[in-house]
Amino acid sequence: MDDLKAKYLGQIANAADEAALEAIRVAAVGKKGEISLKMRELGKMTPEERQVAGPALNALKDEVNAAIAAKKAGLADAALDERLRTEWLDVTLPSRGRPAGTIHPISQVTQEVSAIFADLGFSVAEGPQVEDDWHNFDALNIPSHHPARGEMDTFYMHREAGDNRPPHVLRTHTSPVQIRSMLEHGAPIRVICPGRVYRADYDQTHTPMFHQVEGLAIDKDISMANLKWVLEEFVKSFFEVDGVELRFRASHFPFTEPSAEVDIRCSWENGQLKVGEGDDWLEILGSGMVHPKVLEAGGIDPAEWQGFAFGMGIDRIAMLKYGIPDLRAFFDSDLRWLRHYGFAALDQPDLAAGLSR
Ligand code: 2NL
Repeated sequence: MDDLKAKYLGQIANAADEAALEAIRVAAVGKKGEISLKMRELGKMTPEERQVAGPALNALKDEVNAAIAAKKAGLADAALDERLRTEWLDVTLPSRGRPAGTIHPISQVTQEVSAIFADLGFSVAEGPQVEDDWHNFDALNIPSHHPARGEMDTFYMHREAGDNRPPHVLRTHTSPVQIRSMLEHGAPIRVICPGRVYRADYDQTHTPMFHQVEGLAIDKDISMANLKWVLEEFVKSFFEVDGVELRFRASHFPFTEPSAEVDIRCSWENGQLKVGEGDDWLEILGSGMVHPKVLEAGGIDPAEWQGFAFGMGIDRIAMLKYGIPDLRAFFDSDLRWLRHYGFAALDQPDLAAGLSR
């Protein structure tokens, strides 16, 4: 009995981990363990022998079980101590400098443009990117045979056979937002509509999704002179220069009459754009007086009201202002590019404090 006790208590004391401890438990007090087998032999003993051996074996079994439990607790404590020793953490250390996210140049320029036109009394409107063909085309005096409506240029939404809803498209310009603004608010109105637009085109200078901002001003006595002044103010503020010269070239759009494309005087010196000086001209937008049919579609009486409208590409003016050479980089989500061209998140464009800081 003393030998058994010395053997198992010694093994328990030396057990390296819980698995070793369990093996010892099975060998000693498991169903077929040495101590359990000895207890089964009690039946063969004389009553006198049994009275001595029985309690002694029980006591041995209890002692071995208690030693295993104590050792188990000791091993768990040691494991915890080891974790605490190796996984310690100095909470007084300064945090590791993690680069913050940045504002995408397109978001930045959209906010700059909005801040400038807000200062000129325009509100900013948004609308759906999936439009019915009436808001995207018909209301804008773009007839059904017009090439812009073809599958070549426009993304049409899939329709099941028998679906009798009107065809829907990914809007090809933000003009439908202005149609919705006219219908909702009537005249007079001054609004700009920035946002995503879609055309089935992909090459060096075209992406299937791009960004546009359109503007609309309707009142009793608005003329091209008001358009010219508003655009001059916009270009000066946007390019952060004191003076600009605009050139209007006759053009054609279905939704304006007359129509003009607008260039700004500039120079290019070793790849660097300077606005307001030089002998070059840079086309930046299309514009005109809103076509009477478009006013009518917007629920506004063309005999009483008139107005100007314009549209320009946000991606393009962002590239010009911030010297971004490749349009497609806007949509690559390259973190190094975003950190280089991105803007600090808390520096909102503000006319008084400066647009681009
Ligand atoms: C361009 C030309 C333009 C408009 C957009 C417009 C909107 C309404 C009524 C009349 Cl609701 N016109 N928008 C007018 C002229 C030109 O965009 O070259 N954009 C990049």
